[in-house]
Amino acid sequence: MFSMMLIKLRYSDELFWTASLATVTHPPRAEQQLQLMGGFEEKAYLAGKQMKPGEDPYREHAFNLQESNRLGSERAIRDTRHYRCASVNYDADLPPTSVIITFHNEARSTLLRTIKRWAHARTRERTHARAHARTHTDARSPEDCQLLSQIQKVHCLRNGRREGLIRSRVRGANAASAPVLTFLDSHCEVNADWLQPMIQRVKEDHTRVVSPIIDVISLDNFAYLAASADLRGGFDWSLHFKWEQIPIEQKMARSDPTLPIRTPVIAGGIFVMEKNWFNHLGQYDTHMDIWGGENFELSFRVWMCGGSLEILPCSRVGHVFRKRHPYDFPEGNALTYIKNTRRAAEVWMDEYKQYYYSARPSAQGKAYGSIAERTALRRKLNCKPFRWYMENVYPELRWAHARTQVHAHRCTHKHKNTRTRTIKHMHTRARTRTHI
Ligand SMILES: [Mn+2]
Repeated sequence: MFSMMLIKLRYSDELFWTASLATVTHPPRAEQQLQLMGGFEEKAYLAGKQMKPGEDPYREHAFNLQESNRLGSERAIRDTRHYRCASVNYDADLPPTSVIITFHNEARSTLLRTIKRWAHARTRERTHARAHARTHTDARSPEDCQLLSQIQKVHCLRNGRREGLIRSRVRGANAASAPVLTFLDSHCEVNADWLQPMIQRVKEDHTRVVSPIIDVISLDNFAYLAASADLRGGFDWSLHFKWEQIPIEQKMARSDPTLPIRTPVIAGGIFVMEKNWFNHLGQYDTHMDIWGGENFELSFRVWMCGGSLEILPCSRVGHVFRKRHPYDFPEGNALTYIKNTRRAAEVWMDEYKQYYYSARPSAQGKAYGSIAERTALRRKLNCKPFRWYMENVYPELRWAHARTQVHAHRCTHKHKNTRTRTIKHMHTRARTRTHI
């Protein structure tokens, strides 16, 4: 009887649930779980793809698969939000959202934790789910989709050929039934009340594109670690994403740790955006392949065409950050990244693209296809010039450029002073937390 009450609270009265059970991050009760999981047979699903004895646990997924499998499909995680987040109120009539998860040969245990944590953290009956399967190239995978579709509200679509992250997301977005889209990576664990802060901000202003603070799940032991709440997304002229400190003036002006953080770019794997706004702004550049660069294209487009990007400190999602891609790129990793970022630079960066080419000289002369459709889109939407973005959204980029030069120069002097060491540290962190 008590667990039935819990279900009712979770599904029908978000405000009450938020206020009374905000710190609960333990797995759902048995009856609830049964309801959510429908005819899905978890044990058979997980057992269907086990490691072979003596196999390197990092080989296939670039994280410790043995440890991930050992954890099972759910576990308690710490509520990493600032304590004041628990007393923030959200509207009772938040719009529903479709969650779009794209994956390519994801490990079953990480994918299932992503879906189950999301499913039980789901706080509204009208919050729909769509898990959208991206390319499966090996023979073992087709059944993943059929099996996962047995979970309540999960619809799994499988591409006929390998399409990559970008085109798969567009397919998922087109299939979504809710007015708000939530893009989620396939090796995540969502934390307490992760959706409400994001949906609330989008409800208040449909031009906002919002993302959570992305906590770190260790690729070695799967420990859930709180990320700093003082970071935003940045990049250098080679269009390499990095996490960076919020500028000091902005940090000093933050009187309330629950307030949104403006960010020049998003990491790209996890964000919420209104579906109409996503479509109005031209979805994604579907000529980009596999992975990478799409977060710059989307971020420039959102800012320059009338929207904004935010990180919401009261929304937290854990993500397994890896050091290498666990899958291969048909055209090669470097070439694909160059093609995608070059398309972003050519369409959006105006005269500033020269800095991209000087930071990435190998990009010159590499094929990137026709950009006619995207430049036409930019004209149609009457977007602001990149100069405006530089002056109003990311003026620190000039400094980042100068600093990279300083760093490169000082590296030859074996880090004689502390300032250089600080810079080196920032660079190292940026690399290890690249979103893959
Ligand atoms: Mn990822």
